[in-house]
Amino acid sequence: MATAKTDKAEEIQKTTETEEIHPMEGLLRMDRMPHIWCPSCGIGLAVTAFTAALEKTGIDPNMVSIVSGIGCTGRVAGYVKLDSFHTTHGRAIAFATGIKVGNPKLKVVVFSGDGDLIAIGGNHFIHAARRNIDMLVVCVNNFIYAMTGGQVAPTTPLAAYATTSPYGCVEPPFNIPYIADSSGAVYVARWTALHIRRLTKSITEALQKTGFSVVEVISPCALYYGRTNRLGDGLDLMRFYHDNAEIRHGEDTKNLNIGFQTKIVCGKFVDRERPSYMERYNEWVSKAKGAKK
Ligand SMILES: Cc1ncc(C[n+]2csc(CCOP(=O)(O)OP(=O)(O)O)c2C)c(N)n1
Repeated sequence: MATAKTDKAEEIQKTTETEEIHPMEGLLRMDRMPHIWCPSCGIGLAVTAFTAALEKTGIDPNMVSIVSGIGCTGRVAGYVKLDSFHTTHGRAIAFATGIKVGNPKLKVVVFSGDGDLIAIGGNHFIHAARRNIDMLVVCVNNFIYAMTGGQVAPTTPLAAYATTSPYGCVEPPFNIPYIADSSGAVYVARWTALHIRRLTKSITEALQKTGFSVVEVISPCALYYGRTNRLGDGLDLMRFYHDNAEIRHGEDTKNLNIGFQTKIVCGKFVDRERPSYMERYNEWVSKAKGAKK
């Protein structure tokens, strides 16, 4: 018979166990925690939004494959309890294309950084959009190559400092939503990592689209971008992004350039239908088979 003392002990143990369970434990590889990201980095928030969105869609996690390239964001695939692939630098989209073509039933997600996807991987990005390969790309944009020491990236705002641009970046940056839109993506949105509810909603919508969908997440990198530009600590960076985000759904993607410490226009910009690569491919295969007879 249980005594009052043992009952209490059991109760305390249960409470402690409940408290220790991460709400997203079902979709995270807890054995790999703690993660490598710095305090106040936005990548964890993007992962939270993604896992919450995946849960909301009701998509069977066994049917989801996640691919990352190299970089701080490139670590995401390794922390998520799905079929995960940590590929080579810049090749996440190429790898993910292979997965999709090999097993079109899978929901394929690419989760990587701006450098990985838009610098070394830029060509794969535009061609996957042109072909309308059915995949979701979550691009965490911290304006810098964070993992390798804060070098300038093709997303670094003009005049912003980086470890390799001590006099300020001399090149204008890419506007990621505009590249995605003009190359043919069917869904394009941008949020900061602090817009957690809106970001989750966009990822939920994008996961339900058929075709090339892009969600850009503007994310603080306090260690390299913040410190090199003397923008204060992580909290200051977060406050800046929060206070300077302007929501303009449906804005022409041409107008989404990001300057150094200027407003960041966020929202859902593109949501359209276009035959996906696999749809066209299957149509062509049927035509070819018909022609043979
Ligand atoms: C072929 C090759 N070139 C260069 C590198 C070095 N490298 C690793 S990660 C990285 C940049 C990552 O930047 P980003 O994708 O923005 O990710 P972040 O770390 O900022 O999340 C570079 C240049 C590499 N690993 N492989």
